[in-house]
Amino acid sequence: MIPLQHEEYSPEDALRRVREFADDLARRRTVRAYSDRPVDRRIIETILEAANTAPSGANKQPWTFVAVSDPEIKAKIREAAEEEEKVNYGGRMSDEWIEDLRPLRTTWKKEFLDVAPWLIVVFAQSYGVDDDGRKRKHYYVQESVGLACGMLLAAAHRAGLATLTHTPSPMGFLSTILNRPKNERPFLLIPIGYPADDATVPQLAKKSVDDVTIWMIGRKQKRDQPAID
Ligand code: IYR
Repeated sequence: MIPLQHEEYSPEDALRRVREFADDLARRRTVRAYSDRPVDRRIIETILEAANTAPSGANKQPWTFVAVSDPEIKAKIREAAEEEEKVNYGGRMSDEWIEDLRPLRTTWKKEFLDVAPWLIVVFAQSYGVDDDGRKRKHYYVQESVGLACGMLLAAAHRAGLATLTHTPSPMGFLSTILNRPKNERPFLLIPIGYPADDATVPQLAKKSVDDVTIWMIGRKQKRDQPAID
């Protein structure tokens, strides 16, 4: 064990900092129309560095990020994804699902898959393999990889880049095209880049924090709450 390094702030500073962070995250939008402008590899690498700090079950970091800018590979991914999505939109998704997606204006066409300069394909490792080829257990894989993806999205936003959490379904073709081993399952496909100049996004309402939070505050604690002015 080593001593913890930790920054603490006054309640005023804490509120200001987290307010700025929350406001910035609220400006993040899922973007489906990208510019083909290149993005420096070092920016992508640093975004992945941020994602890779995520907490994970027993610190196993059960994720693999495949960062694709190769136009031939992107074209293959687009072709295979559109193949699946044609089936999805052509009847594999339920009527309710299609109806729920209407405000998003999504279709089987996935232009962003070869227009965006980078595709980050996130794989979840259901188990690990050590240097001797022995299987090693991984824990809370979905939770861990989900956390890493959230941090990835926040980091990309901080770099002024747009992202999309794309889940072509089924995603097995990603393992084949990207030649991933059998302990890895495709988890999310995340295009990253600058938005197209004419990009539009749906006007969506978010639930309020009130709608999604239940507070359980003891009477005494309520009285003792320090006030921030
Ligand atoms: N995978 C399809 C459908 C789709 C599903 C959900 I849930 C979305 O939030 C958006 C799209 C597609 O990518 O079009």
